[in-house]
Amino acid sequence: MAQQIKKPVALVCSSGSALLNYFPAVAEAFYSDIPLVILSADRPEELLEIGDGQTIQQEGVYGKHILYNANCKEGNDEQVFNETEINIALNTALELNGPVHINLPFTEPLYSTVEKLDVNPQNVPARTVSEEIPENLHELVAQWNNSSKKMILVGVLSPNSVEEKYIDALAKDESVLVFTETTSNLHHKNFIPAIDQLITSLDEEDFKALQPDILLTFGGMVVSKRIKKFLRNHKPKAHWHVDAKKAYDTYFSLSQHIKTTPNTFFKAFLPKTKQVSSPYQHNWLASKNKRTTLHHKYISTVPYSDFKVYSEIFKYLPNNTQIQVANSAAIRYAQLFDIPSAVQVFCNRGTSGIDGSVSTAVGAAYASQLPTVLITGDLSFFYDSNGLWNNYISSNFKIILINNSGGGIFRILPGAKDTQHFNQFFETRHQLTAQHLCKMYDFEYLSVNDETTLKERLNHFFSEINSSSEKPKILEVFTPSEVNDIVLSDYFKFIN
Ligand SMILES: Cc1ncc(C[n+]2csc(CCOP(=O)(O)OP(=O)(O)O)c2C)c(N)n1
Repeated sequence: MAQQIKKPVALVCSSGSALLNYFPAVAEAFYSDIPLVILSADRPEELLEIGDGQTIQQEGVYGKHILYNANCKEGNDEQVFNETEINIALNTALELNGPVHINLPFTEPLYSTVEKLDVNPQNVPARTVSEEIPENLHELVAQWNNSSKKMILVGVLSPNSVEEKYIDALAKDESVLVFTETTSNLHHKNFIPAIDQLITSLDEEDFKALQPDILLTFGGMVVSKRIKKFLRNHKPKAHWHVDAKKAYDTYFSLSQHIKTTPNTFFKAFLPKTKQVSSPYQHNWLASKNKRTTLHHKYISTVPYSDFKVYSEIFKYLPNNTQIQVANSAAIRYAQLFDIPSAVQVFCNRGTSGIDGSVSTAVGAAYASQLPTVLITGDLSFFYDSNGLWNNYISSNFKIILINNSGGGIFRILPGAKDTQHFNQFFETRHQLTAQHLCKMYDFEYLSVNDETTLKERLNHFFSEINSSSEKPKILEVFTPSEVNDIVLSDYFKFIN
């Protein structure tokens, strides 16, 4: 919900391990800059560490993955302290967009109500985050105007984060090459959305030609391992990251943290820059177009497999839908296909866990007006299927479950498949299906085992997506695990 409404959402639980169950979400929110307020009940200090029931060390339990811990205390003398702490916690969640923890100890009786509140939280307004234009803006402009190879790489961004006029200005400059990840929700015909499609199997000479003088990044985490490897091995002379809060040195070459939003930066920066004539964008777009042609040729030849299934899903995704994509093969496949600009894309890439995809999608569907489709692998789905045990599942919520009987991603990663006991310990092969869960949670269930049925059911599934009278639904697509990785590795050979 917080991912959608971009405002703090409260999570309330009792004491003990209850609050540890929030930990994956806390860590994800910490790295994805999503505001959450954890309210945990605790027992009074004298009952801790003496063997009383349902007690653990709750103060600071989220360690380094929390922006603020308000450790409230019991007693009338503590009123001002508690009120201040609560205010700091709430303002921190608002100002820094992340998780905060408010721990609240209570003495029994726990189930009665009071006439008068113990605290009246202070209302000190949150500060607005400063929008700092770099002092050395003129130096950055000079560097930019003197460079004929500028690369922009965009990670996770909420839809409509960057104004159209800046997108157009960047796309027009021949010396600027823009790589967008699927999770960036940015689109332009002069951008390169399928990064891996372009850079896989490039040789050293190509990499040298691609190596930028300036790398400008914004948005959150980057999915493509290949672009990270390329940029670490072929470092730019300068790396600037634009973000009001933080800048990671992902490519070991960070030279400037521009502490503001992309829109504010571009507003100050772009009018001062000039277009530089360069073959950089043109050459790489030509290369992209060649590979796109081969991409379509390949799809028309491939057998029924994960690759084929994802290609059909992304081809027919209806506009004005949001997709919630799970880790890990699902989001990696998503990066290879064109996704319509009227489709919003979300994925838990803060920590890339498989442990919250269902829950996140359920909450997002509830908070959003748009039809919401979770696209997930089987392990990610079953691991978090408890997220379906929920009184607030909206009828706009649908799931496409690509069931390849295990962690298909591990067949794709180099080396893993040749290890001993691969099936048992890496792929964790299983024969589960979602059919029984659908019965239990009152979802409509459809399954697919071949290409013809896939096309038919997918068509039906998407055509009904806007109907609010529908029940939530799962389309479970079974794919052959032994074929999937071969089809994908042949794809990269083919497009090269
Ligand atoms: C909580 C957690 N545990 C383990 C992992 C490591 N991991 C990454 S992807 C993956 C398997 C995902 O399998 P599945 O959901 O079936 O998707 P597929 O790769 O088959 O598409 C695992 C175990 C993780 N990301 N998060």
